[in-house]
Amino acid sequence: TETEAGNLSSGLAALAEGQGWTDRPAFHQGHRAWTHGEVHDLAARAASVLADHGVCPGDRVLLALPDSLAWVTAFLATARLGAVAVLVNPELPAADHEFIAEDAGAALCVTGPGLEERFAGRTRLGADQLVALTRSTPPTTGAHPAGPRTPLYIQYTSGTTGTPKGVVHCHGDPGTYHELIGDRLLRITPDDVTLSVSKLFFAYGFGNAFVFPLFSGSSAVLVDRRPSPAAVDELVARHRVTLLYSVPSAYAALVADRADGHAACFASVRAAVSAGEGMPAGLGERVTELLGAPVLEQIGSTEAGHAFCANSFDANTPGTVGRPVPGFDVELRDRAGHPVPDGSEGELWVKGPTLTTGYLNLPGETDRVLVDGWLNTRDRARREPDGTYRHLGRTDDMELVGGITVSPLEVEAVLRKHPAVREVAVAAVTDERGATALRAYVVIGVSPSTAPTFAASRSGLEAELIGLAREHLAAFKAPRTVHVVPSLPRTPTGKLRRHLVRQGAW
Ligand code: 3SK
Repeated sequence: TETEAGNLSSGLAALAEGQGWTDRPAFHQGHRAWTHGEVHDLAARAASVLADHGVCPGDRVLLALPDSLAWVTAFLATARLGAVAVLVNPELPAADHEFIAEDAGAALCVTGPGLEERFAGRTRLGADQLVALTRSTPPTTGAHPAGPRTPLYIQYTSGTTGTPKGVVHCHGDPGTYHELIGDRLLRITPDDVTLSVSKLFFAYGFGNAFVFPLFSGSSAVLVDRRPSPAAVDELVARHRVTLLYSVPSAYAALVADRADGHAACFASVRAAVSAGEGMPAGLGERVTELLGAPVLEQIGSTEAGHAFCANSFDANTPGTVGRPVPGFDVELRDRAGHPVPDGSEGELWVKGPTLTTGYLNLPGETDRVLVDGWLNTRDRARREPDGTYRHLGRTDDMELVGGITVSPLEVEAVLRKHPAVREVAVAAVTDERGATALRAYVVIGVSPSTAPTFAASRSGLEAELIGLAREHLAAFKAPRTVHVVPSLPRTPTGKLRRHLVRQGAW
């Protein structure tokens, strides 16, 4: 049944009122803070602005703007009208924005700075126009009725091929993310302050910095771009952040280039959550040492809505993604769909209350990944005897070298042992004669605490890395070449974009 209380936007406003959170901070941006009461009042006003721009129930409203209060109010306003928010990375290339706006049939595009021309042919509202109009427009009375399975938002994920796919989620999902993860696992209270390095348009950031604060009466720090390590230090100290959510590559950058030991600016942090990719061996320990707080690794997906396997304060096994989040069932299956025994590698299938209803306009693809209520995550994992899961990469991660299948993760794990290597990705490349060989792409980062043993020149480093691989791996798994690069291509949650590594172009 669809009711006004079932609408996420009015439901959250009633929750804040009922719990007495209206005067507590909800979001911090720059040197300003907005209370929960102010946020819901602004959302009701912004809903009038969107309605004045022709938005009707069921319409799609594309949000292409950086994390900001405007993003939050535009999302809640869209929900209040019974319309569906389409969440996109504002930094995507023009062709991707065009594809998504068309695929979603966007009735209105709310856009951030610099995107005016790109959306010029569409009904568009600039984020600053929305902010200005919101101030002077009276609030809507009431919200459009909604139920747990009424579509609320569509999140675009790039998949393995790079073509964006719209993942649909409903009004009932965010409350469940909070109940299962924010509340039961992370025990978020109104006194918590969140900083999420992953942005709001992405599943991980959406849950961390939008859903959990609004459902718990706590607050989140919003930053319009991915913060540098120095900015993380400053933001954590200034806002006394208690929950830091990030991804392994950003944690690696945070611990690099500083002396060992606890940094005083992190004194307020009570937990560091990591997702997006497995933590390389040893990194979790260094992060814990720096922050003086546990690192809780988890795994989720856009299709599952948020995390489905996670570590918790009571049960934290570094190097694993923990156990299934209560409420989710997890199965490891072989290619034929049969369950695999503990200790063996399998494809990770998940069943739970917040799975997507499907991909927009892609019924065939939906049927391939959603089978009898189970989601094929396309992740590979192993279940340990203690019930924890170890993530082993994606099902499409394998490389073929001279006809032999090689796991790039295995090679990367060895190369990462070198003190000069901060990040590494390995892919097969084909030379002009058609022969395949592995190439390692390396981001250099030397911590003062790890004595640099590598030769000063790049060719010296290449020789050391190839030698290291030969020492620990079968000869055919050693890379033939090493390229030093400034960065690796990653999704906003830090997952490596292997299709771009394979193309050698990013
Ligand atoms: O990328 C992940 O592993 C993840 C974790 C938590 C929530 C959402 C996502 C996509």
